[in-house]
Amino acid sequence: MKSFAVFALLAAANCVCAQDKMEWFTHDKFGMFVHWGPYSVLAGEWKGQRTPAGDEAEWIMQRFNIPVKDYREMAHTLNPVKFDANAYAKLARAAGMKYLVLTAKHHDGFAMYDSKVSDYNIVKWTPFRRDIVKELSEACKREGIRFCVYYSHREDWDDPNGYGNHWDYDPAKKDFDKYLREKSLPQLRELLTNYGPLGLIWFDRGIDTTAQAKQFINLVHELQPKCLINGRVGNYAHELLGDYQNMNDNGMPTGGLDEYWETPQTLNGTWGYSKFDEQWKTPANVIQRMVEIVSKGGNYLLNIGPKADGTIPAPSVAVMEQVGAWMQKNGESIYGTSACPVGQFPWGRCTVKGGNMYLHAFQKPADGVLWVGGLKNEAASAHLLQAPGQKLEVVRQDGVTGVRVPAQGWDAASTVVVLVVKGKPEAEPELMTQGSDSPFHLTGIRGETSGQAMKRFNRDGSFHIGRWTKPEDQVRWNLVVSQPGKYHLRVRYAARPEWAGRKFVVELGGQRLEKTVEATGDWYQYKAFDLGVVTLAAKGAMPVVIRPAAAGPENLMYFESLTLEPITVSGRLGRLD
Ligand code: JFZ
Repeated sequence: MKSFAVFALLAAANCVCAQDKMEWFTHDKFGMFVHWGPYSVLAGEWKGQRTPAGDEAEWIMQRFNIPVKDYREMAHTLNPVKFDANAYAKLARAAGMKYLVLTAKHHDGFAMYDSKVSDYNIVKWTPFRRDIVKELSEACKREGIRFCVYYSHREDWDDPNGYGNHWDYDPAKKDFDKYLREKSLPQLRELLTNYGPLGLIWFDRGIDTTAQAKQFINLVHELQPKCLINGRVGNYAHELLGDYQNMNDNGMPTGGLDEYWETPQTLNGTWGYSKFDEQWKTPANVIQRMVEIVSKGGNYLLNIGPKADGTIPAPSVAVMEQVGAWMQKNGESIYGTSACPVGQFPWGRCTVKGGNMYLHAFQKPADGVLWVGGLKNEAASAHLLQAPGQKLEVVRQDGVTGVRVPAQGWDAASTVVVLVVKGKPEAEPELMTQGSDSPFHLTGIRGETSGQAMKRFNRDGSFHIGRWTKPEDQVRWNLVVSQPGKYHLRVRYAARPEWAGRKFVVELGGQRLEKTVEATGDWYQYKAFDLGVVTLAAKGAMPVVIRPAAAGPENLMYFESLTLEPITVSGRLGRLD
């Protein structure tokens, strides 16, 4: 066999396909975040000064510009004699969590494992002398929890060449590449080599260049090809380089995203332990937020901030255990489900798996019916998840399916009703109607994508269509025209210089426009372009499609929206340009 064929086979064997890699992540949905380090000793206070309410206690060194000398002195006192790794793994399991992400090194530069790269770690620098990462990875394995690590790969307030310490070190004298070469990458190598298979590496705070980010990505792929990489490995203002997108902390996107994503959330107002922050979320808050995230296709990473002695704050344990009790009964409606195709409802949210629609009722509907507007499928039956033998009445009114709910059996957080439908749950196509003289604003997030066209999240909180390269990758809207007439057609997109020149097509009302992509600047720099005048000749339904004109090597563009602005509508003047 020729060498290139052997190479191709080997490459294929080593290539862990994206979808396969993500399988556990998209099934498991719910993980535990653990923020723990020397900042837990300070617990939100330094020389009598408290970190402000809602401030993140793990940022205390930066908040009060604590000199490296003083912070290191304090770090010597970290001695979590009450740490029991089994208790952490058992709590995660009891909460219904399937993966655990531990801060192996946060921004203060202190390693919670036996690092040979730097003595500034839990084994060499403290009387505790035990390897937290080692003990916790082993405990997670015993409890069937996938072990993962957080690593702050850019920010390091201890190292003179790390990012972020402007109070001890002169930023102008930093050699950041030296920091990457001599601390950050070698420590990542230690974590990927010495602690068994890792589910994912949770990088944080991005990094300046794609080349720098690729050093971390390549090292993970080299040592643990199945290990996932989160979105914060790369520059937040650039294209996603990780396997999945991170929402902003405590962030909640709109529904309908096509890419993998995860929202991290604090249980109170801080990631690291603060003795002042008692603003704990209730179990119902947590459950409803988890349902909301999963109903939109995301994962939920919920945080605990252990104390300096290694114990987990009692209120955290209480909330986690109550969430776990709900998960014990309702986990089927979370694990292995996917986003609801018909959006959200006034009474709650919906997750789907096969022909089951899990209607999560956060409150009892006034008319006693959980209406599921926009559903295309015929309903087969319905029951309470907790009482499969007790069939509930499926009702239909003006073309909308609903389930009449029982008076009893309600859960304060979320009551799960299973609506069984015929086939895979699908949404009726959304109709874009037109107000009087109002323009049609056709955003990517409200379109119907097909092929590889993907609804994506930008770190600056907006959305675009990306990953589309060939004519089959399309976005479609179903207009209902009420004012036939002439309209300005405009498009708004971002396009990097290397995408300029690509051709795209807009088809509507029997008209076909073929246009050329123009560069707009850097990644998410959107600009509007006038595509000319079109005629919406008649009232009624009119599909609009935008797509690449031909197959191309990469993104056609980051498409944001099309706008149809009336020039003259039948019988009345629209807005004149
Ligand atoms: C970062 C850390 O600075 C913080 O200490 C904690 O570890 C958190 C999970 O991650 O904080 C961020 C990072 C990114 C955003 C917000 C907080 N963001 O993009 O909105």
